[in-house]
Amino acid sequence: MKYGYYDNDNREYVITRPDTPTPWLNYLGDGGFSGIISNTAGGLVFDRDPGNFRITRYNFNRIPYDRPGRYLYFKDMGSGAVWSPTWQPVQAELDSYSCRHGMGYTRISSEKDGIQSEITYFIPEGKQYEIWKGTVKNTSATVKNLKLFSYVEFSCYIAKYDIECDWPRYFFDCRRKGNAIIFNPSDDFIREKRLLSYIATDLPIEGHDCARIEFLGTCRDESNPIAVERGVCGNSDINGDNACGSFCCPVSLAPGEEKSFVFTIGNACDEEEIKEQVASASDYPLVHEQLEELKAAWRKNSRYLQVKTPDEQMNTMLNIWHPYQCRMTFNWSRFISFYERGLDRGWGYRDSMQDVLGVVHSAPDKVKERLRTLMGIQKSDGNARTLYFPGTGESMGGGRSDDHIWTVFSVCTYVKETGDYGFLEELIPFIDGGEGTVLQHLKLGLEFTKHHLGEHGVPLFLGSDWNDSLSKISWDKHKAESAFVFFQAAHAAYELIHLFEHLKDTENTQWAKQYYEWCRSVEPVLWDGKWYLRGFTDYGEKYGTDDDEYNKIFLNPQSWAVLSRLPSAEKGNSCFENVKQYLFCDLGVVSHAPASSGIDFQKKYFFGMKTGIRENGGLFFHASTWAIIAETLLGRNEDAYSLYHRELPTVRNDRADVCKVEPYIYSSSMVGPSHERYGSGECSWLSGTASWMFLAASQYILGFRPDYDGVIIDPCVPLEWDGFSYTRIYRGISCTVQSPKLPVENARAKKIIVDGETLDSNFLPYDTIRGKQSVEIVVVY
Ligand code: IFM
Repeated sequence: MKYGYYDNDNREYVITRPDTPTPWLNYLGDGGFSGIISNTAGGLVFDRDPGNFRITRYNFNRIPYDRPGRYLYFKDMGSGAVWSPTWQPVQAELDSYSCRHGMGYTRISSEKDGIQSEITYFIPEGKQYEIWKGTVKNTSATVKNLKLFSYVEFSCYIAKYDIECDWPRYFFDCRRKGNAIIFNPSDDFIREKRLLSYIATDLPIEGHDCARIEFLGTCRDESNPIAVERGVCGNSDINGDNACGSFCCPVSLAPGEEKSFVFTIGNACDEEEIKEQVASASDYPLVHEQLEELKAAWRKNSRYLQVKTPDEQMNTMLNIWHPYQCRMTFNWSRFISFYERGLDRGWGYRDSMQDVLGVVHSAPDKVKERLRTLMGIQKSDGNARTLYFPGTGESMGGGRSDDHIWTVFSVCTYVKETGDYGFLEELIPFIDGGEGTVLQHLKLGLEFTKHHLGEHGVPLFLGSDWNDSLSKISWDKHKAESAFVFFQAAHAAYELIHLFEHLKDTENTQWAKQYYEWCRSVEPVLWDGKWYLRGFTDYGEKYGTDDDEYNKIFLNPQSWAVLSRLPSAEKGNSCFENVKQYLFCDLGVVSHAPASSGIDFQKKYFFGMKTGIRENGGLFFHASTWAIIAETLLGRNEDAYSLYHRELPTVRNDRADVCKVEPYIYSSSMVGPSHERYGSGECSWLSGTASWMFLAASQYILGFRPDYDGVIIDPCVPLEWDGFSYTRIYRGISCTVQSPKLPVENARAKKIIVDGETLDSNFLPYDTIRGKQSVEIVVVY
C-alpha cells in the first residue's frame, strides 16, 4: 500500500494521506538553527545542538506519538468546527490533504469546509529563525469568520533536564510583547547564555496564552485545547511554569478571498533582534527569495552526481534523496531524529568519521573541518573518545576498539577526492595534550590496535567494535577478539601502503607494509573452512563458526575480509557463496544467521535484542553496503547490483504499510525474515547506511572511484542494463561517463576513451584533465 509518490521534477516526495505508519520526517536547516518536522507538523526546533540548545519540546516514544509540534488550529466561528490544517493534533477529517517534503522545506496543504490552506515551513540559509509561510483561502460562497490559534511548547535549553526533571519550569518566564511571545527563562544553571526564544506572527492578534495549562486546560492535550473550544485565549503569562506560544488570530474571508500570513520561531540576543528577525520573516518578497535560494542550494548539493540508468528507482535516489540524506546524516550524526532523541549521542567519533564519506565530493571544506574536530578528540595513545558535542565542544567516552581506525579511510578518501596533500601534514592536538600531524594520528590509531591483541593475536573487542550491540561478548574476562577490527585494520594498512607509496615516503611505506604483513600472518587464524569467524569469545572459543547451531555466519567479517584484500579469490568467493546461502533474503541481506535470542555465555548467545531485529539477524543496511562493495571487488556484478537494488527505499514505496518508514530515505535497518514483523523499518534517516551506500553506488556500482592521481573508472553493473551514463563533478571538472551494454555477464572496464582519445587502461589520470571544465568518458569493456 502507498502513502505517496515521488515528484522528481520538483524534487519532492508527496504524502497523500496523513496517517502514515510512522511519522515521515524532514529536516529543516543545515546544521545551524535547525529542526525536524513530520508530515503532520510534529517535531522540534533547536540551535546547532539539540541536547544543549533545544528551543521547543518534543515527546519521544510517547502515545500519542509525534507531539507536540508546530501546530495551528482553525476554528470556523460560524459552524463551530475545529480542525488542524496539518491534520494533527486534532485529527478532524480533512476534505483534502497533502504534504510535500522537499529539500530543506516542507509544505502541508489541506482543505476543509471551504477553507483551503497551505503552509510552508523552512529555515532561511544562515538565519536563526524558522518561518511558517501560510495562505488561507475561502473557496465557499459565504463569508467565513475564522480564528487561527498557534501552539508550540518551549523547552529548557538543556533537553536532558527538561525531560528528566520537573524543576526547569520554575525558571521559565514567558510573556507577550507586541506581536511576539518571548520565552526568557533564567539561565543560572546553564553554562552558555540563554538567548531569547520566541514565536511571532504578522496576523492581527486578538489574544494569547503563554501558560500551557491555560491554553490546553486540565485533563486535556493538544488535540482538544480548551482555548480553541472556547474560541478565545486567556492572555496568560508564565512566571515559573510550563510555557507555550499560542496566539489567537481572527481572520475574516469573503468568498474567494485569500490571505497570507507568517509565523516565526527564533532565537535572538535581545528584543531589538527579535524585531529585526520578525520584520525580515514578514517581508513576503524576501521570504519568497529565501525559499528559492534554499531550493537552489540543495539543487547544487546534488549536482555533483547526476545519473541516467535503466533503474528509475536508483535514479530517484541518487539524483535527489540520497545526497540529501548524506548531508543530513553528516549534519546530525546519530543525534536527532524521530528515533534519536538529541540527548546523549552528539557526534559519534565512529559514526561521524563515516558520515564524511557521503559528502566529501560535495562539501570537502566542511569535511576537512569535521576531520579536524574529530581527530581533536583522539588521545595521544591513538584511541579516540566516543562522542563530541558540537554546541559545547565537550567530548566523552573512549576505549572502543574501532573508532580510531575509521579515520584512515576517511582521510584517504578526502585526499583522493581533493588532492589536498597538505592536510596530511597539518598539526592537530590530542585531547590529552600534545599534538601530531594528521599522518601521525592515523599511524597512532593503527599502532593502538596492534598493541591491544588477544590470545589468538587478533585485536581485542575492548568496549565495543563497530557492532556495539555485541559488546556483551567481552563483558566477563575482557578477552574477546574481533575479526571485524582485525580486517578493518588490515584494510587501513592496505590504504596506507597505497598512500605512502604515492607520497614516495619510503620509511612509512615500509611501516605500512610490515603492518599489512603482520595482518597476512594472522588471517589464517580466522578462517573457518568456508568463511571467516566473527572472532573469539571471552573464553577463547570460536564465534561465528559452522560448528555452532546458532550465529554460524556473520556478514561483516566476510565483507571486511574482502575489503582488506587479504583473502584469495577462492576464499572470498566461498565467503560470498555462503553469504548468499545463509544471509540473503528478498529484501536484502541479514547481519548473521541463525540468530539466537537472549544472553547465555555458555551457548555463545550475546545479543539481547530480539531475534530478527537490527544487528541481531535483521537487515542492517549499513552492513549491507560493505557486502555490496565486496561483491563488486570479487567481480560478482549481478549479486552486487541485485542486493543494492533490493535495498533501495524507492523499491518499497508500495509496501509502505509493511515497511512503515519513509520510502524516500534509507532507514538504519528492517526487521529480518526470522521475525513476524519481517520488513518493518526501524530508525530511519541517521545511519551509516547513507554515506556508505552512496559510496557503494557511485564508486563501486557506477564505478567512479577517485584515487590519488586520478580516477578509476570501473562500473560493476548487470548484463540486463542497456547502457547508462552519469555526470560526476570531480575537482571542479564535470566528468560525463557513458557506458554501453556489457558484452558479457560480469564484464569490467578494460579501457576508457577520454574526449575521443583511447587510453590503455580504465584509469583517468588527473593530469590529462586538469584545467578542463568538462570531459566525456566512454567505457570500453
Ligand atoms: O556502529 C554502530 C553505531 O555506532 C551506532 N548504531 C549501530 C551501529 C552498529 O552497531
